[in-house]
Amino acid sequence: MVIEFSKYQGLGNDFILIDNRYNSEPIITPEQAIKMCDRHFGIGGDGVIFVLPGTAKTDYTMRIYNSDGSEPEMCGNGIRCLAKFIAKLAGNSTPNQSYKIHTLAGVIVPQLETNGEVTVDMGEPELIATKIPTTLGTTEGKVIAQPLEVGERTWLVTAVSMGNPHCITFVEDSEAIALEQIGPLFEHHSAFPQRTNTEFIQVVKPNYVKMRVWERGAGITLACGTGACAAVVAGVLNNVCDRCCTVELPGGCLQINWSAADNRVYMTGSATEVFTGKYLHNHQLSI
Ligand code: ZDP
Repeated sequence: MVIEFSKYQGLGNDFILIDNRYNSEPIITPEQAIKMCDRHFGIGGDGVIFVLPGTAKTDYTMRIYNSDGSEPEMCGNGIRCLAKFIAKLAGNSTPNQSYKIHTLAGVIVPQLETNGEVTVDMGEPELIATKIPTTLGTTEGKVIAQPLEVGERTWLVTAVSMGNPHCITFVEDSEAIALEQIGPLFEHHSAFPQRTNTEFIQVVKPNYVKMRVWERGAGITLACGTGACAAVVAGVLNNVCDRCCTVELPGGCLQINWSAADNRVYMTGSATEVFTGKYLHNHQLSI
């Protein structure tokens, strides 16, 4: 069996994109996605993204598998890549073209910019603890700078959902964090029943922060779009960031704007096609 794919990256967060417009379910399984994402035995990627048919109110549906086969609700860098992929498939890359995308986190609207970047209306952040979900904070309250013990240290964490859960900590020096060790402890902490993405943020100035991320289901990645949005929301809630803020990730910068007017988060950044190919499934080797 041969699967045609396109490989995209947004700030080095890289994805295998699959044209799934003629099936209502993803044409590959989570187990196959794990193999395709493997950087030595497969194509390599932080996840596999499918373009499926839309619903009555949307143009298309996005589904995504993380590189561990789990399925997140949303993916900020991925949906920028998806917009570029759709423009190629549908042959309509007119500037300012936008698409209504159905996701497990609701309707998300990416728009193509004239300079090749993509701006995404990421919707409103969810701050209520039980909906993130986290057991931190008061039952119906927000989780802002709450103490959390992880790895024999107490961190002051802020929890935000951008459709998927994020746990944000502000630190003096993001480079100094031993992400490989501490990341999995946050991801699997019992305070986060659906596990969590984890971001460490160094505020350089109110409109410029540096971020390192440990992603749920994917580990250290070069960038995380939903994470950058969640970080700026957390920064505003902690009075350390402006609503308009540049987030510098290891893979590059994202512009984030948490609009005071409509409470929605807008994210702008690049997304690039890298190569296309045909993936050969060897069923004898399947896990
Ligand atoms: O929530 C999760 O399980 C994430 N690993 C999903 C992917 C998020 C992503 N990095 C982003 O840019 O938002 C793709």
